[in-house]
Amino acid sequence: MRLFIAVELPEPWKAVLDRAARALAAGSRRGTFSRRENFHLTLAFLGELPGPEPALQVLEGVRVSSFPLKSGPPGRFPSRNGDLWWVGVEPSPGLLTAREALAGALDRVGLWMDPKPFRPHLTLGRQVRIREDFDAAAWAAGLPALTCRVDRLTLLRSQRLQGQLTYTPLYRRRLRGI
Ligand code: 2AM
Repeated sequence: MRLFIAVELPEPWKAVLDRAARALAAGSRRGTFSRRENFHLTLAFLGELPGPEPALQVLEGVRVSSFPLKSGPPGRFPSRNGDLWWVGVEPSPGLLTAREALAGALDRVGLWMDPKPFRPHLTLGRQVRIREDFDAAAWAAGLPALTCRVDRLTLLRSQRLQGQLTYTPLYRRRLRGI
């Protein structure tokens, strides 16, 4: 099963991201845009594993404190099949410390970790081809800054159910307060 560890986002974040994704969709010739319930921040993408147990144990045992989260400017990862558009997340010390702790704990039990540098982002749409007349600067200027406190991490399963990309929480770990 396809597994990843992520921060689930509060409703006010999802509402803003959903509006941003719909506006982006309206300004696009094509693309696959995230559904409201699917917005999240991935900390560790584990890929295909036979089961959740080792990842669950890592999440249960890892020492991570609660930390503040802040959104940043939007951006995109260019791709030949159309770009991945996202809203950025500030690489704050709290977020990076949590990510490092998780990466270290996963590494110690031999669970696969993404070797690419960590680029914290909230995906709005994939394989997006924007219209020539889309005013990206105005769209970006309309995005409010978002803040919240992260007090739990979640192990999620990614799968297609009836053709829809669906993320199912398998285990939630509360973080220590500071
Ligand atoms: P994305 O939104 O940038 O595609 C579930 O698929 C989560 O894991 C998504 O947040 C996705 O990031 C991320 N993900 C999927 N495949 C990945 C990969 N090969 N490397 C890193 N992250 C990946």
